[in-house]
Amino acid sequence: MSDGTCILIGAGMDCGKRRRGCVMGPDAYRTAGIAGTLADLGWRVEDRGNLDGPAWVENAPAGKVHARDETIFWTRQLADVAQITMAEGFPVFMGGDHALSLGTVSGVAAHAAAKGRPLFVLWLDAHPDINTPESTVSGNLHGTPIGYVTGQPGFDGFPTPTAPVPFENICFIGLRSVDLPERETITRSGMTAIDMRQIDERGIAAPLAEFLSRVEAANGLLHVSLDVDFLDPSIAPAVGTTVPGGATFREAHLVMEMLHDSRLVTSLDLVELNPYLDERGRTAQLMVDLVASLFGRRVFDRPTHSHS
Ligand code: NNH
Ligand code: MN
Ligand code: MN
Ligand code: MN
Repeated sequence: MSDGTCILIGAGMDCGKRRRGCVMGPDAYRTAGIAGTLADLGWRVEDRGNLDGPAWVENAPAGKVHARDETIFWTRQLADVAQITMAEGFPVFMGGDHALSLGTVSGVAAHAAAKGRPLFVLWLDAHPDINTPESTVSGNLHGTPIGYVTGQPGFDGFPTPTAPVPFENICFIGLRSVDLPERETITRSGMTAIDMRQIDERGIAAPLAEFLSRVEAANGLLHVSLDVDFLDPSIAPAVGTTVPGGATFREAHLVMEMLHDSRLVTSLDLVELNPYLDERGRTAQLMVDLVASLFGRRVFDRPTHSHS
């Protein structure tokens, strides 16, 4: 975690799936006090407000993929913003649905490539989001960002990612809803995929520590993408795609605390929060508290890195 300036960027992208409401995400994080929380932890905070989506999009003839042209607009914009912001501080992309990661991760990857550093991605999600416009059954592009940033074919009309992220640099944690084509890709590619059963059997700390050791050994940058549905729906109801059996309150905080101690994280997505589905802001507040753990909130200092 680099130079002490945290840059908040709102991206209320809401076209990655049919159910609306993620447009309100950035302002829910602000209402839950994200800026003050980070400032209290000693960070300089710049809130750059919300990016605008396209004023008007000529919808392509209704095909299998939902809102393709709108997603292309956001992807171009976010990739540019992400690449620029990486040079200025630690960007926190406040979504918006997970389709925003087509742009953020490809932009962060371009920055890493220009610096000659490998990019690693930690995907905290019930879903691996490694579909493509060809493999998707739902037609929802929030299920495709990992497919896009790893350079899979089928993203016609999208900018070609300049620095595709190698499969082996990606780690999924929390998986419990995987489509058949996704399972085939993951198995074939040998990506690190920690499903909920592994977490039950081994705990969440050991597999995360293994991944962090690899990032550290490679002198990598680390992008974290936190999907609300990583969390168990009993503690995080404000998401359109709840899946039972998710990460507990302490599992989620432990991940964030270990990430903080690693000092490896350089950018963050907060995605899929749908405030329309929330209960008195509790999911937004939990997400902000998790961000606090990532940015250094702790009970006591630890004498050493806890991940090694
Ligand atoms: N895999 C499904 C799809 O492609 C679900 C994706 N939904 C998510 N991803 N919420 O995180 O539509
Ligand atoms: Mn997702
Ligand atoms: Mn998900
Ligand atoms: Mn270490």
